Amino acid sequence: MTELFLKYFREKQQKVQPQKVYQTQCPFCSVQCKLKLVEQSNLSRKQYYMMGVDNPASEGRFCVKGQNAYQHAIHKDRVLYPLLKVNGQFQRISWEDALQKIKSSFEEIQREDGRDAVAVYGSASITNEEAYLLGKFARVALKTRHIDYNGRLCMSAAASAASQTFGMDRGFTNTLGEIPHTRVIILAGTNIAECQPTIVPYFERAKENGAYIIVIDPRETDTAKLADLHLKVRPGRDAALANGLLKVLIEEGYADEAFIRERASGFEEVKEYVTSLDIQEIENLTGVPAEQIRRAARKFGAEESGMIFTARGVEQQTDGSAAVRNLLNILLATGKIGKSFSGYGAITGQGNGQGAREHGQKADQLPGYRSIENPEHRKYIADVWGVNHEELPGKGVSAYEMIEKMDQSEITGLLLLCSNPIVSNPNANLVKRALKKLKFLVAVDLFVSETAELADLILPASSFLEDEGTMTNLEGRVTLREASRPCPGESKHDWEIICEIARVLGHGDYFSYTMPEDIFNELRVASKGGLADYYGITYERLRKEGGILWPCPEPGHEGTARVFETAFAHEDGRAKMAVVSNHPVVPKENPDQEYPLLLTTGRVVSHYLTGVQTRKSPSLAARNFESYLEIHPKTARKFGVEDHELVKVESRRGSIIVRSKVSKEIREDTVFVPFHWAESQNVNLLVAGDLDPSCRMPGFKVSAVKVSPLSAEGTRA
Ligand SMILES: Nc1nc2c(c(=O)[nH]1)N[C@H]1C(S)=C(S)[C@@H](COP(=O)(O)OP(=O)(O)OC[C@H]3O[C@@H](n4cnc5c(=O)[nH]c(N)nc54)[C@H](O)[C@@H]3O)O[C@H]1N2
Ligand SMILES: Nc1nc2c(c(=O)[nH]1)N[C@H]1C(S)=C(S)[C@@H](COP(=O)(O)OP(=O)(O)OC[C@H]3O[C@@H](n4cnc5c(=O)[nH]c(N)nc54)[C@H](O)[C@@H]3O)O[C@H]1N2
Ligand code: SF4
Ligand SMILES: [Mo]
Repeated sequence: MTELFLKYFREKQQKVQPQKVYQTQCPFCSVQCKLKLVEQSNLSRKQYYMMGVDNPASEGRFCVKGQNAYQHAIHKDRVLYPLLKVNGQFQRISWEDALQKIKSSFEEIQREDGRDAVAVYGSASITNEEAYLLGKFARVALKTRHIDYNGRLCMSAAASAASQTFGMDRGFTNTLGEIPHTRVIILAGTNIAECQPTIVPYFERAKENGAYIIVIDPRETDTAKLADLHLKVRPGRDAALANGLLKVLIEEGYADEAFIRERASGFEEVKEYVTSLDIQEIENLTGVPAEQIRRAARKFGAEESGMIFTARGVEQQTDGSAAVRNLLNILLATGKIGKSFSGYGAITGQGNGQGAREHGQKADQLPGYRSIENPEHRKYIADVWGVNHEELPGKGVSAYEMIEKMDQSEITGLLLLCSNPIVSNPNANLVKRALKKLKFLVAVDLFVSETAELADLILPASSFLEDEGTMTNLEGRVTLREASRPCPGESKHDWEIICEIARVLGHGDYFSYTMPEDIFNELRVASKGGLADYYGITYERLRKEGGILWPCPEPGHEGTARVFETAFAHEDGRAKMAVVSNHPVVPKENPDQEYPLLLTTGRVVSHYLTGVQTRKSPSLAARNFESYLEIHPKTARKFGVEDHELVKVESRRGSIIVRSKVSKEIREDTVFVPFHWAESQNVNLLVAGDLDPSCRMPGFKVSAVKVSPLSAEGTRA
């Protein structure tokens, strides 16, 4: 009886609340958790919720951001029509008028200021198809050398270090599935507990299996709570700390001489340098007691397998690529790479942070990790595109350097797609000034972001619920994001928008795709024979197999779970170790009497990047509705700061006002501010524009600052 009633009730409920289910992947981080959106309608309103879907990376798990990801996508503030700024106000216009406006403006700029005066600024939150297309669009339709993307601020240091050391940059050399079986793990400058929460269980399983975990972070984060040993490093000193570890490893006989002989070069030089160093000096520089450095090194050296993971804490430094290289030196010196349960992982950031760094959005790059400066690579790609290789532009400059060129009026037009540089680039005052100088700025976005606010024209893009395409996760696993919800209003997919602009500019023949799969099939050929070879991957296989790890050079190839097992990707097959000095080429801003504290920046679990999306989500915004300053109680006392009060934080570049959060978990000489808020809470007003000379990464993680309670403002002389 009850059964029958329940059946009747369920059927009735389904009639009243017809249910739609849309497959997708989370729009946020690099784990790319597979999700589905359930949409229930009854007469008066719709209800939504997200559900996890099994997959090899998150195994069906999702975090609080994934759970609430639909909230911004269905938000009333979504841009639904092209918006043109007329007398300072945005007005709805038709797509055809918008496209004609782009045509006339870009053509005029290129006629007056030269081809390279129009730039393209892309993103790693878009699909592989779109990232590939944007690179092709810049080179073929605009013929400009100026294209770069937000991944420059994110993955460039790790990418550069892996390329220099191993000859190839695939974020993880092994898969997530190997982590539970390794014996010792170093997590350097990565806060996975807040930034990639769904992979934490891999580390927990490792711990259950007896692995020893070492965390390197100036703060005792939730990730550090997993650690057996927490090295509370002074911000910006990871390179020196790695030298300390190397010194102990080599001097105490943990070097794997057979491995080094067969597979690496440069060991002798590194040995000579680190043995000349004084461990006490390293303690002074890094703030990590020598005893802890010894303990970490001995643990890492003694175990038969080990893995090192890095993220932006180590990398977003003006010596970020060198610091990562030095951590890679540790793996090579101890022979812990290219074998089971041993290897490296750069914990990639954005949803497509891996794929979008491979297929031509970078200033010096062509698809498949090819180089725009290599004549053979240029010829190969020009042939795929059906253009003359001599007409392909040369290499441009990095993201922040493009902005400097806007400030110098060398770049006067910009197509910005899926990024919010006013909040995400360093030296935010300069960035705003530079963008204001543009003669024509087009922003393609879901919302009127802080940067889109300054645009002459905003084009409405589709979201992760609507836009199908491939995304490559932090392991290097190519996945197919199915998405089929209809685009709201007149919004279009990024790939459609790129094709339409190419059409009005007179290059439609090179951009005549009818669906993402067409673009992917061209990308497969363009990447063929390159380092990131996707040739063997097809939509059909992705649907069937759920994800394929590159390189996958042939349709019958199963993909590559572990790289560098027999050889590294340099021509001689050997990895290159390199001496990394304790004293970087670009000096760090040291605290002094006027600016006595070190500011580092980062993230909280409930918000994503510049916050444009997560600040729109009521559930996420409620968790952290404003920014904050994490400060040690002793430091707070010293500067007269109470808990939960408004504090002015100043650097040589600018100032912000945030609420204090007094906590013993941070170093006494360091303060921390997350970067998800804008305007007077935009922490990038404080950060300098100095760049890593090798990869052009800004030093987001070290600035000298001073703090004072706002309540003291009026009382100052
Ligand atoms: N919730 C959430 N998740 C995200 C994102 C987000 O915005 N929010 N963004 C995604 C993206 S694009 C990225 S790039 C990743 C970033 O992921 P992470 O790099 O893990 O995140 P961050 O908070 O920037 O920095 C990590 C840690 O570095 C520490 N740190 C600061 N300075 C130093 C230093 O000098 N040395 C060392 N060793 N550590 C230091 C910080 O205290 C912080 O705990 O996260 C992705 N996931
Ligand atoms: N101080 C400091 N600064 C940092 C960092 C730090 O740790 N500290 N981290 C850096 C890092 S790692 C990163 S990755 C950058 C990120 O910096 P940004 O790229 O500037 O950040 P997002 O917030 O992702 O901006 C994405 C924009 O695209 C829109 N959008 C979302 N989805 C789509 C889509 O599918 N299509 C289109 N066309 N638009 C879409 C969003 O609404 C948003 O306005 O910030 C960097 N800046
Ligand atoms: S933010 Fe990352 S960990 Fe969280 S659900 Fe999305 S993809 Fe998964
Ligand atoms: Mo990032």
